[in-house]
Amino acid sequence: MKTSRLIRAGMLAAAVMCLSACKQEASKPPAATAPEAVYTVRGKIVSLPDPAKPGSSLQIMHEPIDNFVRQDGKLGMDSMTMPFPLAKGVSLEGFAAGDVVEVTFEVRWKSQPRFQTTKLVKLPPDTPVRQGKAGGN
Ligand SMILES: [Cu+2]
Repeated sequence: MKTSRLIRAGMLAAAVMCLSACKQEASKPPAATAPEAVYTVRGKIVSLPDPAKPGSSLQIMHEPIDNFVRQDGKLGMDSMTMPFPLAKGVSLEGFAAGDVVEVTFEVRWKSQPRFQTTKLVKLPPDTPVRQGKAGGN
């Protein structure tokens, strides 16, 4: 009788410990790895995410990025229109298609999300946005 009560108490303690450990695990944010690179580049907003289209994202036509390190280690990203997924807390309020912006984004080839836009600054509308090949290689 005494033994079984002791075992029960032990099991209860183990269960409580597991519960609190599991809870801590669940409330921890996903492991934030440091970005492998951060770039700031000029571009023009082509379109904003459309709330009616899940999965749609901010599309920006960006200038050539000479020092961009691709996944295969080669240098350079030509100008192009591509999605710029927003990091948590980055707002698009006050931005519209056609705006010239300076966009800062992080790249993580070894983890997710690969591209994350961390900052968006509006530039004067007459700011030129270059198009063409990257000259990094
Ligand atoms: Cu690109």
